[in-house]
Amino acid sequence: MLLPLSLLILSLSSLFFSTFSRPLSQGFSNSTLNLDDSLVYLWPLPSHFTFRDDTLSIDPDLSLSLAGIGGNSTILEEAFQRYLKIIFKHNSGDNLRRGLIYDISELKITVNSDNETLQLGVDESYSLSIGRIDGFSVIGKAQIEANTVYGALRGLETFSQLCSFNYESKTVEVYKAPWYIRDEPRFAYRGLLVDTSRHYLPIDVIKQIIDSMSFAKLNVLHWHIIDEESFPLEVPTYPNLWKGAYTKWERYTVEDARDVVNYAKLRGINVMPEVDVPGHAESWGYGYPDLWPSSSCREPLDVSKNFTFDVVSAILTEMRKIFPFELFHLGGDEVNTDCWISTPHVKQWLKDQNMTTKDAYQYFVLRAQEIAISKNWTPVNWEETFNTFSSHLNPLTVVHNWLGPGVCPKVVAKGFRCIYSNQGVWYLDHLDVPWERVYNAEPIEGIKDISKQELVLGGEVCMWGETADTSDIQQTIWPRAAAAAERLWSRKESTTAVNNTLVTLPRLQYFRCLLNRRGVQAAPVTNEYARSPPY
Ligand code: CP6
Repeated sequence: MLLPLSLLILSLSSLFFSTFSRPLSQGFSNSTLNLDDSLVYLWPLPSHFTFRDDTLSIDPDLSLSLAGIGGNSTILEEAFQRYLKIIFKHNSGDNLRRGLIYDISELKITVNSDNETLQLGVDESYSLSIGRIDGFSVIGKAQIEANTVYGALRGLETFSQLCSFNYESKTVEVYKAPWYIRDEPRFAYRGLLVDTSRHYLPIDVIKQIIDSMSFAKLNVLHWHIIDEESFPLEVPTYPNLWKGAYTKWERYTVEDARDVVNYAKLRGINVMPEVDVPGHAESWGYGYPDLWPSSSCREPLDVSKNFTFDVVSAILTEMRKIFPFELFHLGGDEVNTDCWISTPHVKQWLKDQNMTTKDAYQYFVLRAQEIAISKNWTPVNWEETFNTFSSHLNPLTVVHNWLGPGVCPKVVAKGFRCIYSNQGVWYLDHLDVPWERVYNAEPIEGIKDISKQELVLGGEVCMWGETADTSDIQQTIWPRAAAAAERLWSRKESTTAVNNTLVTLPRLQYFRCLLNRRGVQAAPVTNEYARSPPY
């Protein structure tokens, strides 16, 4: 068959343009597409991708074909069912057109390993292709290939973001096909802290937060479960501990906690629990007042009693049965030891041990670390522990930054690993921080040596609970947590161009609307007060 010459030239030129991958933030410089068309509405941005200009329709009866050694996975089958609901949300009832010919009727997922352990550094890479060029036409084939089920989950999320419902044709379509995407995270640790001590969060709310994390490819839920205000967790061997809960109803049973861990795992998210010692622990004493130095000195915990460490040990023993992740957070922040000195029996003990209060703080943290390590955990501690006695910290320690920028360079220089959470930019309870500052935060700032950069595991945005509860937590987390999620997932080069936030804004606005469509109460992107450039 003879092709009209113009069509031939068009096909050849689009073939030419498809041969290199173009970072989105540069936009399209040729004249075939205007700027809006050149936008890729993916969040976070994949590390490599190419696209062209075809539209492919997706069969509302899209089927899943699993292949590879790891293909026989219920995690993937369940995830596929979840994503069908998202993709075909509007393609039902009167809007369902069965029996038509669609371009894509099957999604093939190949997984190369059947190891489903979810640990730090698990392979989350994947490749995704939607449509394939065959001569002058595009064949409707959709495929995900990954080394683990968790990579395949990330690929499914990207696939779902490329599907949109066309309200005129009443079909789900993928624009700018064919797509070739190869993607992997920049950092292994991409966290969100939630605090269930200052305000109790029902299990369903925690699950909604986990769902929304998976949309942004965040992969660690840092569960700051206990603090001075309340102790909501059941500890079977010390059943009075959760007398420190606000009420009988604002509690988590062991079963609830397991449910959260399992729910997160099915979405490729690890749960890192925190037991913050010796400060931030007043609530422990409501059930066991002996843990308090005295009724007028309720924290830090009584360093002088073995009973204190028996309880720490018992809590960790029970938690080890619930939380399989290798990291365990032991807090260690904001410890004011003044009332140890003013409590006679503690003062006497310090004297007997020939310890200063600083020594005793160090002794407490190190003893708690030993307990965690003996239970096969890697300890994480807030940066004050490093700032106060870095040369004594166990070398396994992961140091968690929060007091402004600057500590991670020191931490990695000493060979420790670091998690970045600079409160000036990544504390979500600071409502006056605009998304641009969240986005432009850089976990490896100030670290030149590449081998040292590798000691930065990633970062975490923190949703402290003093000022947010069930009623407003999602709109306080989102969309700014998404800005951090892209910083942690996407390649540095694609997110740091000049004027990057101007180019990024419409894409973030699109992702925020995507969250809303999926039922997440994400706030508008630009509603923060006190916005004043430069960011
Ligand atoms: N609770 C605990 C907190 C904070 C920290 N630890 C905190 C401190 C300052 C700000 C926000 C939160 N509420 N246990 C510090 C790591 Cl601005």
